[in-house]
Amino acid sequence: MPAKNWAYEQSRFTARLIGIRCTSVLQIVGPPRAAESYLNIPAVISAAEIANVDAIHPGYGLLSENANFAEVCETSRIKFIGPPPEITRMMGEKEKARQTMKKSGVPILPGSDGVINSMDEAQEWARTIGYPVIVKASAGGGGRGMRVIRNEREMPELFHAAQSEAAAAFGNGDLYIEKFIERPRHIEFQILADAYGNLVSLGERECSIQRRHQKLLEESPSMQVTPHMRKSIGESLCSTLTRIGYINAGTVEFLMDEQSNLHLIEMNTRIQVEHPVTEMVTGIDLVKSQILIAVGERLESVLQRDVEHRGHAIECRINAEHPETFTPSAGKIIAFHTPGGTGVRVDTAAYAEGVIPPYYDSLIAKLVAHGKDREEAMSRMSRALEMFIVQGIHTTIPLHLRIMADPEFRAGKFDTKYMERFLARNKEIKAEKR
Ligand code: MV4
Repeated sequence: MPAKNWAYEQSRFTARLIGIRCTSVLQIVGPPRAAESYLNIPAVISAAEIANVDAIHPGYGLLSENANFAEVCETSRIKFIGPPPEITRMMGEKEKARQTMKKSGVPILPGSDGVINSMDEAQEWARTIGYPVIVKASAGGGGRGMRVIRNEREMPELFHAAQSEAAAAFGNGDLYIEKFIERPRHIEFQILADAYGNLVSLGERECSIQRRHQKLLEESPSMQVTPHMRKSIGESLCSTLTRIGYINAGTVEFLMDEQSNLHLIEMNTRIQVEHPVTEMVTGIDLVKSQILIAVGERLESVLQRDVEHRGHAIECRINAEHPETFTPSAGKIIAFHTPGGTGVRVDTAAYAEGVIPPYYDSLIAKLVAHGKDREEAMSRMSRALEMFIVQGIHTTIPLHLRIMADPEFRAGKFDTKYMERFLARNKEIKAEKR
C-alpha cells in the first residue's frame, strides 16, 4: 500500500481498538490503476459491502473530497468519515467558500465578490484591486486553471487561457480574481469539529517548502505566527465553521504576505499528509478523533483551553523519486531500515523486498522529528535522515539532508519560492565538487 494511504491504515488500527468491524478491502477493490479501483465509486462500495464494513476512512487524495462518494456511502448505510456532503461540495467551490468565510470576518485577499464570467468584469475588478492579480478556477486546486496577470494588456489572453484550462480540467470554467501575493508563505490551520458544535483550533503548519505544488517538508508551529495571531485566527475560524455546521477535521489554507498578514485562500475538508506535525506538538491523535467524531462522540477530551503547543515538529516527505531530477523511482526495495529514538516518528508501509508500484503518488514514508524547539527538531531530523536506509530505489532523503544543512532553511527565511532558489544554488555546489 502506498504510504499516502497512511491515514487509512492508521484508521484501521484505531477502528479495531474501539471495536468497529474493519477489513482490508484493498485486495478486492480492483486492478492497480486508481481510475479502476480507488477512484471507482461502485468498486469501492461493492468491496465495502462484501467486507461488511461500518465506515470508510477516505485517506488523503482519491475520493476524500468527493461529495458524491460521501452521498453514495450514506445511502449504502456506510459511514463516510468526513464532513456532510453539502459542506464538502460547498468548500470545493473555492469562490463560494471564500465568500462564506469572508462573511464571518476571516481575513481574505481583496478580490471579486463571486465568480466572474466575462473579460469586462475581470478588467473592472482588476482595476479596483490593482495589478498584479491572479485569476483562479473556482473548481480548481493544485495550481491548475490559475494565471498571474501583471497588467491590463495581458488580461485578455491569460483570462481566456485560465478559463479554457479550467473548463477542460474540471468541466467548469468559473473563475474568480484575487490580489496576487508575490512571495507568499503557505501556512495552514488545523481544526477539529464534532457533531454537536464543539470546535477547536490546533494551530498552524508552515508548508512553504514545496516544488510544483507538491509539498516536501512541513513544520509546526510557524516561526512567523505569533501567539496572538494563532489565537485570533483560530477563534474566527471556529466561529465561522460552527455557523456553517462543519464536522470532522479540516484544514484552512492561508497565504502570508511580506508584512506577515494572513489571508485565507481555501479550505480542505480532508485530513492532510502533513497532519503528524500537528499531532506531535498538540499530542492529539487526529485520525482517531475523526473516527470518534464520525461515530457521534463528543470532543470532550479536547477543549480549546486545554490545547497546548509543545515544542516544534518537522516532517520530511520521503518520496520514491530521484533527489535531483524528481523522476519517480518505482521498483523493489532491497534494504529498508527506519531510524528511531526520542522525538522521532516514521509513518510508512514500506519494507525490504517490498515493491513500490508505479501507479500511485511517490510518497513512501513520512519522517517526523519533534524537539523542545526548532533547533532540537532540526538536529534530530538530520540524525534520523542519516540513519534512514533505503536501497534499491531512489528517495528524497539526500535532498532533505541538504535542506537541513542549508543556512537559509535553518534561519527560517523561506517562502514558496524557496525550492527554486535552493535547487539553483545546489547545482553550483555540485558543479564545484566535481
Ligand atoms: C496565490 C498565490 C499568490 N497570490 N494566490 C497555488 C495553489 C493554490 N492552492 C493557491 N496558489 C497560490 N495562490 C494569490 N492571491 C500564489 C500561489 C502559489 C502557491 C501557494 C501555496 C504554495 C505554493 C505555491 C506555489 C506557487 C503559487
